[in-house]
Amino acid sequence: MQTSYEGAVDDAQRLGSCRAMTIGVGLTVTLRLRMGSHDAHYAGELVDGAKMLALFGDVATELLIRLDGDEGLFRAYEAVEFLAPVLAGDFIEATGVITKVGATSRAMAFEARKVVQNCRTPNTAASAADALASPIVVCRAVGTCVVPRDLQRKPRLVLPALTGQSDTVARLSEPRPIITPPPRVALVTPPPSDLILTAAIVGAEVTRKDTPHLPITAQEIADEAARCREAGASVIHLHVRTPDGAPSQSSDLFRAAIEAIQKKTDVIVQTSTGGAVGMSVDERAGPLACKPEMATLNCGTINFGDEVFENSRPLIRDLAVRIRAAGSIPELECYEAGHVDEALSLLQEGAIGTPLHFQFVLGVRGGIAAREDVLRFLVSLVPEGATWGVAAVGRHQRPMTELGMTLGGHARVGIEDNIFLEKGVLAEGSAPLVARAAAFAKQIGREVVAPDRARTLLGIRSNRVSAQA
Ligand code: KMH
Ligand code: ZN
Repeated sequence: MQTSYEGAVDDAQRLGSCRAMTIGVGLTVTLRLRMGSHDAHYAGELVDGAKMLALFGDVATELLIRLDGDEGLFRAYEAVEFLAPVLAGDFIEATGVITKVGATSRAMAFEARKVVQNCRTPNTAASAADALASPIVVCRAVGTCVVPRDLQRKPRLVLPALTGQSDTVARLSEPRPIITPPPRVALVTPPPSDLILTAAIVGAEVTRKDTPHLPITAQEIADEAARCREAGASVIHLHVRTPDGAPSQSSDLFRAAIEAIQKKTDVIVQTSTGGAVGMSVDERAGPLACKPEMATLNCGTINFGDEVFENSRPLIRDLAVRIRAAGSIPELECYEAGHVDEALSLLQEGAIGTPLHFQFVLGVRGGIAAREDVLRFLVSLVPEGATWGVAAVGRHQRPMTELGMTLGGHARVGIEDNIFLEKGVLAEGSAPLVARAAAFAKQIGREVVAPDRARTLLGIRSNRVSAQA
């Protein structure tokens, strides 16, 4: 717990340099509120200083909710300074930053700034007001909040956009442990965090009997990929079919599909190396001849419905080597918690590199369940710097991908995993599922990214790779 300003400054400087290692340190929140005449308590429409502390209390509460999933309690202010009067009609922006995270204590620094004030000059209208070119700091404080261990919900819900905020914005300035923003930097509202939507448009199990909206020919696949791109997808998870609709890993069929896709749109093509249950490793590696930008790497064997989807450890390593040789980036398909550990072993052995990108495939019969506690646990296993997404099968697709997006992950939808838009209503291809996911992302303040931004996030260096071998 902080006991003095000096301590807070030291801590802030120390923590500033290692905040990446301490979850939550640097997390910043701002509220902006107009002071009304009902807030004026003293002569001359002066607002009570306690109002600033009430704002800091709300800021602290949001910080604790973002960090711990609980409102927590304010234990003590170590210091408070009132620096300028606040009057009715002022707009006050209150910012708080977490400076230290202990087992249960969370040290915070606060600052309230006046950003708009009423003119109150003799020859102007009573309603005349100015947006201030430089905000006026009206109050600063340092305090400590507490969230008891049993109320801390795990994993912590720190959205990447918040933890990713720049040091300049979150750092405490001299001489006080406070967060005066550099001039003209819009402080607080965190930038919407980037979201990659993947469309799984073909798959290996769905048939035309299940849905007439399954694309089969290269042209149908390309048309669907373009529709999905239009709806918000930046990655197409790709399987192909023979003309009679059977799943295939033929490099020729993949090449035709990729070429057709690339004629129509700029999506990242992620070819499957999972193929269909029962295929040999050589067969499964077929699409790598097309040197796709991305390819799946399935990280363990599971019961797949009533069949067994075999991914022995040697097979995984074999495919990892082939994916790297093709110049592709692996997406790590995890159908079980142990598959995450297997992926981490691959990294340790050097079979795959960073950045890691996990795809949690939930709800396969025989694999890990599509449940909130499961997803939260899986997310807790993801190492710093890695990205992750959620795919879930059947009726779980919508709730699980929406939960994943809320927790800061990416999402995969499409008819490979789920053919229904609503119960009993077939999706007319994957694009409507993508459109619905994109609308949800927007609603929660996530930014659905275009393929080039997705390439950057996924560590794909080259842009479009030709499907020509
Ligand atoms: N068709 C499943 C057996 C992948 O594309 O990498 C495997 C699958 C995974 O679809
Ligand atoms: Zn697949």
